[in-house]
Amino acid sequence: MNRESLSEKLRAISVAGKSAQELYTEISEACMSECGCAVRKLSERRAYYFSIEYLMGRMFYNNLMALGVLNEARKIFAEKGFDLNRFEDVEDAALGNGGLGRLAACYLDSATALGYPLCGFGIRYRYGLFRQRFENGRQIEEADDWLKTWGDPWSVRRADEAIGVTFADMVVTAVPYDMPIFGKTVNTLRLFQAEGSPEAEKISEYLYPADDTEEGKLLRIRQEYFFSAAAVGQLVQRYVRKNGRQFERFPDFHVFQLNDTHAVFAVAEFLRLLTNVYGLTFARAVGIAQRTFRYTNHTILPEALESWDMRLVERILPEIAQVLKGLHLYSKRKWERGGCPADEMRQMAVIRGKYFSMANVAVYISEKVNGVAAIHTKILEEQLFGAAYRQMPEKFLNVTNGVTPRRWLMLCNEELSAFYDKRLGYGWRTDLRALRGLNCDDADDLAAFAEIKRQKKAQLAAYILSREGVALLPDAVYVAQVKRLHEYKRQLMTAFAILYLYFDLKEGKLPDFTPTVFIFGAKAAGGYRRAKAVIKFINDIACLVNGDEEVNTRLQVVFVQNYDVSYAEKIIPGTDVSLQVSTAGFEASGTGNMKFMMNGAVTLGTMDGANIEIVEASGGRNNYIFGARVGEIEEIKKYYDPHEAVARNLKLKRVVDTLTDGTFQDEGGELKEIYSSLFEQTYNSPDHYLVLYDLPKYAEALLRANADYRDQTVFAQKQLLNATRSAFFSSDRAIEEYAKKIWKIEKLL
Ligand code: 26Q
Repeated sequence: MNRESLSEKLRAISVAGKSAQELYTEISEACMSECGCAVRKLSERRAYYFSIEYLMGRMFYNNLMALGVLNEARKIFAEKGFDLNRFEDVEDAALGNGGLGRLAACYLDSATALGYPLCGFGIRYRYGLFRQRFENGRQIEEADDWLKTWGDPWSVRRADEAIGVTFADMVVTAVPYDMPIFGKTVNTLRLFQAEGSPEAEKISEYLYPADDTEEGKLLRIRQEYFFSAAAVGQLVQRYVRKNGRQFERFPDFHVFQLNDTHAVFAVAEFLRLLTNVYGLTFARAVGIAQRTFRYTNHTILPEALESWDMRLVERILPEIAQVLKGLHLYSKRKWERGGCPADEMRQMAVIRGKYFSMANVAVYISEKVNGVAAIHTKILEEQLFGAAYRQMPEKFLNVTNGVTPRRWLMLCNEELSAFYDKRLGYGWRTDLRALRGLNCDDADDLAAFAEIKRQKKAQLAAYILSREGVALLPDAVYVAQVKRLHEYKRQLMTAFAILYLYFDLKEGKLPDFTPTVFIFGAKAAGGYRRAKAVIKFINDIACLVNGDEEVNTRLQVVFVQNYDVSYAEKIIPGTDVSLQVSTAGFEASGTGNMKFMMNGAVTLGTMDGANIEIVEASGGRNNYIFGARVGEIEEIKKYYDPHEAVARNLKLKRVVDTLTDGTFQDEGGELKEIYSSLFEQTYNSPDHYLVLYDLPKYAEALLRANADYRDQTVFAQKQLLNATRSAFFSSDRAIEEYAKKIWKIEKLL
């Protein structure tokens, strides 16, 4: 790539008489003309990332930065009288739900920045994750027409490389759209669009908005097979054209990384091609697949583990069903010969009763299986995949997640980045470990950092005012919980904790309380009633608190609408305290926690997922930890009774009773349903996520942080220690681990 030639092109763009939209397209096209200039060695070993979601966010600023022309472009266009900030309302590419999809985007960014050959495969949804607004405190979903206003100048349609995908009832054309990922090299994210008939087009029409459970099963299976088969078909075809049928060498050039089980049909399709089309024996095909595939698990929630009804698979993918049956028998025979105990064989079986287990296929066929945080991997080894771990311990390893410091620090926090440049030079920009060189005891540095935090908070307040019409208290502690809405993430527990503070303030019990703003952002899957009820409850609390003149100069609650990647880029740098309060053992890793840390927020949370490693890296004194630990939960569950908990603790009872005592209107009955979930034996055990168990300690932790905040210098130091100890949570580190331990690929340059 050539920075000078690109600047030249940008300078040559005239703004006269052009709409912002026309300029957006022209600038993007100038950047796109750089794609071809990257050095490409086609014969290299490459890794391919199979993910049904990519939560890319806005590409414009990111790409200009990656091409090294962002600041220059700002200047060039300012001189022409055009403000590049105008593009801040370009729609996000939200082709993902949350953690898993955003991780895929961070990994493409890091691999490319480091020079590793990694290409992504996925689906080009016509509509991404729904847009959210509130009406009377309730969530309303709208279709995300992400191409509507600004189009998609960052993708190139490659009709010449379209490929057919065969279902029992139709053949669908998969048309690739290639999106370049810029960095030290250029990689490609290839998203397939389904075409051919109205029925076919439905396959890539919209992203499933549940980030955990299966709904509309048939279309979901079609989506999964559609992109998996298109990707595998293409790569195998290309390989055969070059190398003929010598498949033994296929794994020397390809490694297929499964981002959770959503692309496990790629395994079956690969076996199908090698056996049914190219005539290899089943045993040889399995052997080759076992050197090609890798699998990352992202969740242990039982409702999120994919298992499909075999009859359904037989109906729409008969050949694939045959392959899966073949794999079931093949693996069973192998284990039998190895003397594997019967109950372990059952646990690992590809087909279990009427269903086939996507995870068991992935584990059996993959050379490496990894979890996404140390504790998560331990749970996989000891519980979820216990039998497989005992049989094949060498497959398992941990790679703790990471986030890209380019979007999540350099782009969203230019002020903090400039501060680092001044104190440390530019080295930290390519190796975040250099941040450790900053002396966090220096009074000037602490003051400078505190001033940056103040600025980012002011910017956030202005933004929230413009978007939500709410004016945040200026000199308050900003506390944020932003993530998908899920019972296990316990936004409900935060709601109760706020009520604790509210009642204490009303009673004059907290004389030294520093004003505090709670910021929420979360989308609830449309069909997830309980989650939607929690949104309504928090909005009710916001009304109560913000409307109460006795407290509203000291306590404030805002639930922002349509939280997305671009909103995150504003909220995260402007936050003092990051809430990460999942029930221990349920959050595989979390990645928002890392983004907050990188921007100098302290973590207030439970010992779950990567929180444990965050606290280890930045020090126990610089974070606020509370609540039941993973090792304790099983024991607690034996005796825990939520009725008893509220009977023994009147404060606890008081906040919980607001659900039913008329404090809030409940025409729809959803608050009553929340109440039932805490006390009644229904779907899960009462208070399955231990909200009332951990709540008193949560409120205490919030008050500890609030008290510490009074000494602003000491608090700024805790924050700066977090920011400067965050290198481990860079996705550059994570990608180096994948490249060396899992993919065994080399940098291109
Ligand atoms: C399952 C069956 C049918 C349809 C959909 C699904 C489904 C869809 C999405 C299951 C799971 C997901 C998404 C999971 C996810 O986002 N997991 C998160 O991954 C992050 C990156 O590793 C972690 O940081 C989070 O802790 C984890 O929750």
